[in-house]
Amino acid sequence: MTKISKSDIKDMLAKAEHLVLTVHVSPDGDAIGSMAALYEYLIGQGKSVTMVVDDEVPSKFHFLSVTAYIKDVSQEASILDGLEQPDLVVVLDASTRERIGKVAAWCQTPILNIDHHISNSQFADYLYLDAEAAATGEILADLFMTWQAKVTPAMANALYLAMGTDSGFFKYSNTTAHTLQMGAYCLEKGAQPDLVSEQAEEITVKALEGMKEALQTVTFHKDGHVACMSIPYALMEKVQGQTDGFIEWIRHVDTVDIAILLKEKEPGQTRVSLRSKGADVNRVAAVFGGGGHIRAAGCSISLPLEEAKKKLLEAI
Ligand SMILES: [Mn+2]
Repeated sequence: MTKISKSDIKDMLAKAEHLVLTVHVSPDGDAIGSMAALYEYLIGQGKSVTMVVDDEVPSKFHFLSVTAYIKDVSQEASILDGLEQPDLVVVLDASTRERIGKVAAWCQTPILNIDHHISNSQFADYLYLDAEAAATGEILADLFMTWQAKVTPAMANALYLAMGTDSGFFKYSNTTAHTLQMGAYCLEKGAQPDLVSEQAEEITVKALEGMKEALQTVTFHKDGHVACMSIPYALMEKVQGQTDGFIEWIRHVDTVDIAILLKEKEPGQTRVSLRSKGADVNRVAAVFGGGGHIRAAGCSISLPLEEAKKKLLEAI
């Protein structure tokens, strides 16, 4: 693993003719926005670029028109069989090799990883890691500004989505003066903050119905410092995986420091999201082989939901 500088990234991208871009599974706005912006930049440089993700792209990100070119290899693994090894694979917003799912096994090319997770496992051949950045999109905005690259309004929307997603639209503790400067840079380049936040925060009636049920599961622990919300498997089916924003409801409670959302993705498989106002939840997630950031992290526990919850509470 070689740590590289901003200008190294520019050179590496310039040298590669054919590139594959990918992001983590369960792609969020930072993953998709970052990939969309870098895709458009590289196309503008005359490159041949393919975007692959081992998951579906949530429909709320379809307003970024280039998402139509993202190949979902989760349903059709044969797409990867037919995909030539490029000169360079760029992995965005993913901190481990496992996080890119099936793309990891396919990839035999050097990997450039651009990321902002403090828990980054340094799996890539070339790494640009800025754990101070609120989002991978913030890193890319800074790169484009430094390189004086042409940033179209569509790219600006994508980068604004990326930063908005990971910073709670500039309200979490990871929001720095630099994050806001990059947000301003996006607006100068034509980003539409109202459009982006309306799209990113959009939910379906079904998801709201699911949220009503999820709220019934909320429990408090450790004198109200810890709150848990549970989405058992049956409820996961109902909400169709749309649980964005659920954790905010319990995070906002006055006594709560650590908010936990437990989702039973498959029976016996529990995906955990942790948010905090102060405590180091990256440490808690690491106990179960996960990670992320100090105030936002996640892990997967191979146990039914209730048992996973018990183990998790013991680790806090
Ligand atoms: Mn991110």
